[in-house]
Amino acid sequence: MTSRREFVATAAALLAACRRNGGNAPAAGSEELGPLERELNIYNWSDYIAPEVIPGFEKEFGVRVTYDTYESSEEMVARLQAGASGYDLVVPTTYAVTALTETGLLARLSPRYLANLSNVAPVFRGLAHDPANAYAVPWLWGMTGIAWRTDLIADAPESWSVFLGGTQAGKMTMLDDMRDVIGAFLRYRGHSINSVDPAELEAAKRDAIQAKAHLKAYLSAPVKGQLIAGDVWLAQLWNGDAAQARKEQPALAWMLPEEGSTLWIDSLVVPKSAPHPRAAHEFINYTLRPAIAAAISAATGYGSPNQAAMPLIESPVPYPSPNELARLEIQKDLGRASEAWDRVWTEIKSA
Ligand code: N2P
Repeated sequence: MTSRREFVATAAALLAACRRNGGNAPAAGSEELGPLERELNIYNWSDYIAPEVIPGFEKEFGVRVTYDTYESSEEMVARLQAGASGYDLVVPTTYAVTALTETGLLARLSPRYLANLSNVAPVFRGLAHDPANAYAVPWLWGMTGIAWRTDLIADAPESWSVFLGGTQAGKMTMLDDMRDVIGAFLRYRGHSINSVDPAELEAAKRDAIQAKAHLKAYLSAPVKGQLIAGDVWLAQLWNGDAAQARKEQPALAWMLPEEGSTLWIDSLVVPKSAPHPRAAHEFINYTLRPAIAAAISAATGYGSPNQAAMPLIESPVPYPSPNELARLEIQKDLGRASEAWDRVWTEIKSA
Protein backbone atom coordinates (compact mmCIF):
# COMPACT_ATOMS: atom_id res chain seq x y z
CA MET A 1 0.00 0.00 0.00
CA THR A 2 1.24 3.49 -0.80
CA SER A 3 1.98 5.57 2.25
CA ARG A 4 0.43 8.97 2.49
CA ARG A 5 3.79 10.64 2.29
CA GLU A 6 4.65 8.79 -0.93
CA PHE A 7 1.28 9.67 -2.38
CA VAL A 8 1.71 13.37 -1.66
CA ALA A 9 5.20 13.38 -3.14
CA THR A 10 4.06 11.58 -6.30
CA ALA A 11 1.04 13.84 -6.77
CA ALA A 12 3.19 16.92 -6.37
CA ALA A 13 5.71 15.64 -8.89
CA LEU A 14 2.95 14.81 -11.39
CA LEU A 15 1.35 18.20 -10.99
CA ALA A 16 4.67 19.94 -11.42
CA ALA A 17 5.36 17.88 -14.53
CA CYS A 18 2.01 18.67 -16.06
CA ARG A 19 2.35 22.36 -15.35
CA ARG A 20 5.70 22.38 -17.06
CA ASN A 21 4.19 20.53 -19.99
CA GLY A 22 1.50 23.07 -20.59
CA GLY A 23 -1.05 22.51 -17.84
CA ASN A 24 -2.68 25.49 -16.18
CA ALA A 25 -0.12 27.74 -14.61
CA PRO A 26 -0.05 27.78 -10.81
CA ALA A 27 -0.29 30.92 -8.75
CA ALA A 28 2.92 32.87 -8.85
CA GLY A 29 5.53 31.52 -6.48
CA SER A 30 3.78 28.29 -5.69
CA GLU A 31 5.80 25.94 -7.84
CA GLU A 32 8.72 24.02 -6.42
CA LEU A 33 11.30 23.28 -9.05
CA GLY A 34 13.26 20.45 -7.50
CA PRO A 35 17.03 20.24 -7.13
CA LEU A 36 19.47 22.32 -9.14
CA GLU A 37 20.25 20.70 -12.47
CA ARG A 38 23.86 20.44 -13.68
CA GLU A 39 23.28 22.16 -17.02
CA LEU A 40 21.76 25.36 -18.36
CA ASN A 41 21.05 26.38 -21.96
CA ILE A 42 20.87 30.11 -22.62
CA TYR A 43 19.80 31.81 -25.87
CA ASN A 44 20.51 35.55 -25.89
CA TRP A 45 21.04 38.46 -28.29
CA SER A 46 24.67 38.71 -29.43
CA ASP A 47 26.97 41.10 -27.51
CA TYR A 48 24.50 41.30 -24.66
CA ILE A 49 26.38 40.06 -21.58
CA ALA A 50 29.65 40.70 -19.72
CA PRO A 51 32.32 38.05 -20.40
CA GLU A 52 32.79 37.10 -16.75
CA VAL A 53 29.13 36.35 -16.01
CA ILE A 54 28.86 32.83 -17.42
CA PRO A 55 32.18 31.55 -15.99
CA GLY A 56 31.32 33.15 -12.63
CA PHE A 57 27.94 31.42 -12.50
CA GLU A 58 29.37 28.06 -13.63
CA LYS A 59 32.01 28.16 -10.94
CA GLU A 60 29.78 29.21 -8.07
CA PHE A 61 26.85 26.91 -8.87
CA GLY A 62 28.60 23.94 -10.50
CA VAL A 63 26.36 24.26 -13.57
CA ARG A 64 27.69 23.90 -17.12
CA VAL A 65 26.25 26.59 -19.37
CA THR A 66 25.69 26.31 -23.11
CA TYR A 67 25.34 29.80 -24.54
CA ASP A 68 23.90 30.50 -28.02
CA THR A 69 23.15 33.87 -29.58
CA TYR A 70 20.70 35.34 -32.08
CA GLU A 71 20.62 38.55 -34.11
CA SER A 72 16.89 39.23 -34.30
CA SER A 73 13.62 38.68 -32.46
CA GLU A 74 12.17 36.84 -35.44
CA GLU A 75 15.04 34.34 -35.46
CA MET A 76 14.56 33.62 -31.75
CA VAL A 77 10.74 33.44 -31.83
CA ALA A 78 10.81 31.15 -34.88
CA ARG A 79 13.17 28.77 -33.10
CA LEU A 80 11.02 28.65 -29.97
CA GLN A 81 7.81 28.24 -31.92
CA ALA A 82 9.29 25.38 -33.92
CA GLY A 83 9.08 23.23 -30.76
CA ALA A 84 11.28 22.00 -27.94
CA SER A 85 14.38 24.07 -28.43
CA GLY A 86 16.18 22.82 -25.33
CA TYR A 87 16.61 26.40 -24.13
CA ASP A 88 16.14 27.26 -20.47
CA LEU A 89 16.42 31.03 -20.82
CA VAL A 90 15.81 33.45 -23.66
CA VAL A 91 15.80 37.26 -23.74
CA PRO A 92 12.86 38.52 -25.82
CA THR A 93 11.99 42.15 -26.28
CA THR A 94 8.60 43.52 -25.15
CA TYR A 95 6.39 42.53 -28.08
CA ALA A 96 8.03 39.10 -28.33
CA VAL A 97 7.27 38.45 -24.64
CA THR A 98 3.61 39.08 -25.45
CA ALA A 99 3.71 36.82 -28.51
CA LEU A 100 5.42 33.99 -26.62
CA THR A 101 3.07 34.32 -23.63
CA GLU A 102 -0.02 34.32 -25.83
CA THR A 103 1.09 31.21 -27.67
CA GLY A 104 1.56 29.48 -24.31
CA LEU A 105 5.32 28.98 -24.71
CA LEU A 106 6.49 30.57 -21.46
CA ALA A 107 6.60 29.15 -17.95
CA ARG A 108 5.41 31.22 -15.05
CA LEU A 109 8.34 32.25 -12.91
CA SER A 110 8.63 30.95 -9.35
CA PRO A 111 9.52 34.05 -7.32
CA ARG A 112 10.49 31.90 -4.33
CA TYR A 113 13.83 31.39 -6.14
CA LEU A 114 14.21 35.05 -7.07
CA ALA A 115 15.08 36.77 -3.80
CA ASN A 116 16.95 39.54 -5.68
CA LEU A 117 13.88 40.59 -7.69
CA SER A 118 13.43 43.54 -5.35
CA ASN A 119 16.51 45.12 -6.98
CA VAL A 120 14.51 45.85 -10.14
CA ALA A 121 13.42 49.49 -10.35
CA PRO A 122 9.63 49.82 -10.00
CA VAL A 123 9.42 51.65 -13.33
CA PHE A 124 10.44 48.40 -15.07
CA ARG A 125 7.79 46.29 -13.31
CA GLY A 126 4.16 45.77 -14.28
CA LEU A 127 4.70 46.82 -17.89
CA ALA A 128 2.15 46.04 -20.60
CA HIS A 129 3.99 42.95 -21.87
CA ASP A 130 3.93 41.34 -18.40
CA PRO A 131 1.45 43.26 -16.21
CA ALA A 132 1.58 40.82 -13.28
CA ASN A 133 5.36 40.26 -13.47
CA ALA A 134 4.58 36.59 -13.95
CA TYR A 135 6.85 35.69 -16.88
CA ALA A 136 9.63 38.18 -17.45
CA VAL A 137 12.54 39.71 -15.52
CA PRO A 138 13.97 42.82 -17.19
CA TRP A 139 17.55 42.34 -18.42
CA LEU A 140 18.56 45.57 -20.18
CA TRP A 141 16.83 48.48 -21.86
CA GLY A 142 17.87 50.60 -24.79
CA MET A 143 16.91 52.75 -27.74
CA THR A 144 17.11 52.55 -31.52
CA GLY A 145 18.83 55.51 -33.16
CA ILE A 146 21.64 56.40 -35.56
CA ALA A 147 25.37 55.80 -35.11
CA TRP A 148 27.75 57.71 -37.36
CA ARG A 149 31.43 58.43 -37.90
CA THR A 150 32.01 62.04 -36.95
CA ASP A 151 35.38 62.00 -38.75
CA LEU A 152 33.91 60.86 -42.07
CA ILE A 153 30.61 62.78 -42.14
CA ALA A 154 30.58 66.56 -41.84
CA ASP A 155 27.05 67.14 -40.60
CA ALA A 156 25.49 65.25 -37.74
CA PRO A 157 22.30 63.47 -38.79
CA GLU A 158 19.10 64.83 -37.25
CA SER A 159 16.33 62.83 -38.79
CA TRP A 160 15.46 59.41 -40.16
CA SER A 161 15.40 61.23 -43.52
CA VAL A 162 19.18 60.80 -43.68
CA PHE A 163 18.51 57.33 -45.10
CA LEU A 164 16.33 58.72 -47.88
CA GLY A 165 19.04 60.92 -49.43
CA GLY A 166 21.93 59.60 -51.48
CA THR A 167 24.81 61.60 -49.95
CA GLN A 168 26.19 58.62 -48.06
CA ALA A 169 25.01 56.02 -50.57
CA GLY A 170 26.65 52.66 -50.12
CA LYS A 171 28.06 53.69 -46.73
CA MET A 172 24.86 53.31 -44.73
CA THR A 173 23.10 50.35 -43.14
CA MET A 174 19.83 49.82 -41.35
CA LEU A 175 19.09 47.13 -38.78
CA ASP A 176 18.09 43.73 -40.08
CA ASP A 177 14.95 44.10 -38.01
CA MET A 178 11.47 44.58 -39.41
CA ARG A 179 10.16 46.47 -36.38
CA ASP A 180 13.08 48.91 -36.34
CA VAL A 181 13.17 49.62 -40.10
CA ILE A 182 9.44 50.05 -40.69
CA GLY A 183 9.11 51.71 -37.27
CA ALA A 184 11.69 54.36 -38.22
CA PHE A 185 9.78 55.40 -41.33
CA LEU A 186 6.47 55.34 -39.48
CA ARG A 187 7.94 57.82 -36.99
CA TYR A 188 9.41 59.84 -39.86
CA ARG A 189 5.83 60.29 -41.18
CA GLY A 190 4.58 61.18 -37.69
CA HIS A 191 2.96 57.82 -36.95
CA SER A 192 3.32 55.30 -34.16
CA ILE A 193 5.96 52.56 -34.39
CA ASN A 194 3.05 50.24 -33.59
CA SER A 195 0.81 51.40 -36.44
CA VAL A 196 -1.40 48.80 -38.09
CA ASP A 197 -2.99 51.31 -40.48
CA PRO A 198 -2.59 49.97 -44.05
CA ALA A 199 -2.04 53.41 -45.61
CA GLU A 200 0.61 54.32 -43.03
CA LEU A 201 2.35 50.98 -43.54
CA GLU A 202 2.24 51.48 -47.29
CA ALA A 203 3.92 54.91 -47.00
CA ALA A 204 6.57 53.46 -44.65
CA LYS A 205 7.19 50.70 -47.16
CA ARG A 206 7.76 53.22 -49.97
CA ASP A 207 10.22 55.15 -47.80
CA ALA A 208 12.03 51.99 -46.79
CA ILE A 209 12.39 50.93 -50.42
CA GLN A 210 13.71 54.38 -51.35
CA ALA A 211 16.22 54.13 -48.49
CA LYS A 212 17.20 50.61 -49.48
CA ALA A 213 18.61 51.91 -52.75
CA HIS A 214 21.26 53.80 -50.70
CA LEU A 215 22.01 51.06 -48.17
CA LYS A 216 25.03 48.81 -48.14
CA ALA A 217 23.02 46.18 -46.26
CA TYR A 218 20.56 45.42 -43.52
CA LEU A 219 22.85 44.57 -40.64
CA SER A 220 22.30 44.44 -36.89
CA ALA A 221 24.93 43.86 -34.18
CA PRO A 222 27.63 42.73 -36.70
CA VAL A 223 27.69 46.24 -38.21
CA LYS A 224 29.97 47.32 -35.34
CA GLY A 225 33.08 45.95 -37.05
CA GLN A 226 32.28 47.83 -40.25
CA LEU A 227 31.67 51.10 -38.40
CA ILE A 228 34.98 50.68 -36.59
CA ALA A 229 36.79 49.90 -39.85
CA GLY A 230 35.12 52.77 -41.72
CA ASP A 231 33.41 50.54 -44.29
CA VAL A 232 30.11 51.87 -42.95
CA TRP A 233 29.81 55.57 -42.01
CA LEU A 234 26.26 55.73 -40.71
CA ALA A 235 24.03 53.01 -39.32
CA GLN A 236 20.66 52.61 -37.72
CA LEU A 237 21.77 51.05 -34.45
CA TRP A 238 20.90 50.34 -30.85
CA ASN A 239 22.57 52.70 -28.38
CA GLY A 240 24.49 50.04 -26.45
CA ASP A 241 25.97 48.40 -29.52
CA ALA A 242 27.08 51.86 -30.63
CA ALA A 243 28.67 52.43 -27.21
CA GLN A 244 30.50 49.08 -27.52
CA ALA A 245 31.92 50.12 -30.91
CA ARG A 246 32.91 53.54 -29.56
CA LYS A 247 35.33 51.81 -27.16
CA GLU A 248 37.36 50.86 -30.23
CA GLN A 249 36.49 53.83 -32.46
CA PRO A 250 36.21 57.11 -30.50
CA ALA A 251 35.01 59.00 -33.63
CA LEU A 252 31.72 57.17 -33.41
CA ALA A 253 28.66 59.04 -32.13
CA TRP A 254 25.05 58.00 -31.59
CA MET A 255 21.86 60.07 -31.65
CA LEU A 256 18.11 59.80 -31.29
CA PRO A 257 16.37 61.15 -34.43
CA GLU A 258 14.14 64.17 -33.94
CA GLU A 259 11.00 62.30 -35.05
CA GLY A 260 11.48 59.81 -32.26
CA SER A 261 12.02 56.11 -32.03
CA THR A 262 11.80 52.96 -29.97
CA LEU A 263 12.59 52.42 -26.32
CA TRP A 264 12.83 48.74 -25.67
CA ILE A 265 13.21 46.51 -22.68
CA ASP A 266 14.46 42.95 -23.11
CA SER A 267 13.69 40.38 -20.42
CA LEU A 268 14.80 36.97 -19.23
CA VAL A 269 12.03 34.39 -19.67
CA VAL A 270 11.87 30.63 -19.15
CA PRO A 271 10.22 28.55 -21.91
CA LYS A 272 7.69 25.97 -20.69
CA SER A 273 9.80 23.30 -22.35
CA ALA A 274 12.94 24.32 -20.42
CA PRO A 275 14.78 21.15 -19.34
CA HIS A 276 16.57 22.92 -16.45
CA PRO A 277 14.08 25.35 -14.87
CA ARG A 278 15.75 25.47 -11.46
CA ALA A 279 19.13 26.37 -12.96
CA ALA A 280 17.33 29.00 -15.06
CA HIS A 281 15.92 30.58 -11.90
CA GLU A 282 19.29 30.47 -10.13
CA PHE A 283 20.84 32.23 -13.12
CA ILE A 284 18.16 34.93 -13.14
CA ASN A 285 18.68 35.50 -9.43
CA TYR A 286 22.47 35.57 -9.93
CA THR A 287 22.26 38.26 -12.60
CA LEU A 288 19.95 40.29 -10.36
CA ARG A 289 22.83 40.76 -7.90
CA PRO A 290 23.85 44.41 -8.07
CA ALA A 291 27.50 43.71 -8.99
CA ILE A 292 26.58 41.29 -11.76
CA ALA A 293 23.87 43.54 -13.19
CA ALA A 294 26.35 46.45 -13.10
CA ALA A 295 28.96 44.42 -15.00
CA ILE A 296 26.41 43.49 -17.68
CA SER A 297 25.34 47.10 -18.15
CA ALA A 298 28.93 48.41 -18.24
CA ALA A 299 30.06 45.79 -20.75
CA THR A 300 27.13 46.18 -23.13
CA GLY A 301 26.52 49.93 -22.91
CA TYR A 302 22.83 49.34 -22.24
CA GLY A 303 20.81 50.67 -19.33
CA SER A 304 20.30 48.52 -16.25
CA PRO A 305 16.78 48.08 -14.90
CA ASN A 306 18.48 47.07 -11.64
CA GLN A 307 18.31 50.08 -9.34
CA ALA A 308 20.72 48.54 -6.82
CA ALA A 309 23.31 48.25 -9.61
CA MET A 310 23.21 51.91 -10.64
CA PRO A 311 25.61 53.24 -7.95
CA LEU A 312 28.14 50.55 -8.94
CA ILE A 313 28.30 51.59 -12.62
CA GLU A 314 31.00 54.14 -13.42
CA SER A 315 29.02 55.98 -16.08
CA PRO A 316 25.52 54.54 -16.00
CA VAL A 317 23.24 55.02 -19.00
CA PRO A 318 20.91 57.74 -17.72
CA TYR A 319 17.20 57.17 -17.93
CA PRO A 320 15.89 59.11 -21.00
CA SER A 321 15.27 62.82 -20.40
CA PRO A 322 11.65 64.07 -20.47
CA ASN A 323 12.34 65.48 -23.95
CA GLU A 324 13.63 62.09 -25.16
CA LEU A 325 10.86 60.17 -23.42
CA ALA A 326 8.25 62.22 -25.24
CA ARG A 327 9.73 60.95 -28.51
CA LEU A 328 10.05 57.30 -27.49
CA GLU A 329 7.55 54.49 -27.77
CA ILE A 330 7.60 50.89 -26.54
CA GLN A 331 7.03 48.20 -29.17
CA LYS A 332 3.74 46.37 -28.75
CA ASP A 333 2.71 43.03 -30.14
CA LEU A 334 0.89 43.67 -33.42
CA GLY A 335 -1.56 40.79 -33.04
CA ARG A 336 -3.26 39.92 -36.31
CA ALA A 337 -1.56 42.83 -38.07
CA SER A 338 1.74 40.92 -37.79
CA GLU A 339 0.89 39.29 -41.10
CA ALA A 340 0.52 42.67 -42.82
CA TRP A 341 3.87 43.76 -41.36
CA ASP A 342 5.51 40.52 -42.47
CA ARG A 343 4.18 41.10 -45.97
CA VAL A 344 5.49 44.68 -46.05
CA TRP A 345 8.91 43.51 -44.82
CA THR A 346 9.08 40.78 -47.46
CA GLU A 347 8.23 43.36 -50.12
CA ILE A 348 10.95 45.69 -48.84
CA LYS A 349 13.52 42.90 -48.71
CA SER A 350 12.72 41.70 -52.22
CA ALA A 351 12.41 45.18 -53.79
C1 N2P B 1 22.11 43.41 -29.02
C2 N2P B 1 21.08 43.88 -28.45
C3 N2P B 1 19.96 44.52 -28.95
C4 N2P B 1 18.69 44.19 -28.44
N1 N2P B 1 23.33 43.40 -29.20
C5 N2P B 1 17.58 44.80 -29.15
N2 N2P B 1 16.37 44.63 -28.50
